[in-house]
Amino acid sequence: MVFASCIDSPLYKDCCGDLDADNQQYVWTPNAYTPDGDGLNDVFGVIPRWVNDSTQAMIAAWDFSVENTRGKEIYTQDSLWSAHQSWRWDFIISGGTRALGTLRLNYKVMDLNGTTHNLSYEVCAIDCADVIEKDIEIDLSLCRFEDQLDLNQGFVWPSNEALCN
Ligand SMILES: [Ca+2]
Repeated sequence: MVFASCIDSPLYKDCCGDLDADNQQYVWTPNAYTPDGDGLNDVFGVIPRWVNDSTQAMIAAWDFSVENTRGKEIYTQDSLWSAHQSWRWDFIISGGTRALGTLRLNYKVMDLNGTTHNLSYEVCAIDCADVIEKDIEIDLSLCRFEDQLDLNQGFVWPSNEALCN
């Protein structure tokens, strides 16, 4: 049984390592999720930035796709956000499996001037049982969860998640 050691470690490669702030002009981008159904950080959704008290930095987000660590597209969804509605993704892909590990998210946002921007960045979908079982080390200090987000201050500790204790 030699194949097991070949497939486990790349799944979480550089998990939470993408802290590029370029995308954050329009949306807040948590880079970590824990889709385990406990209600904390379970789903991906777009969180718009506010330009001032009444104006958000983007007016729409759409054309969402997700790639795994091998660059394979594993999920697509047309709509993510509009002024009237937001659509979430629960990390379930075709066949009912959960997407875990390092995932690249791609989607478009339209800014206040009507210009479209392509956003692309990596997030980490963590299942603690999976991480512990495979003895994977993730630098959690680099992980930013949705529940750490204060819309006025940005990402703040502590997360309410009990992470892989
Ligand atoms: Ca969770």
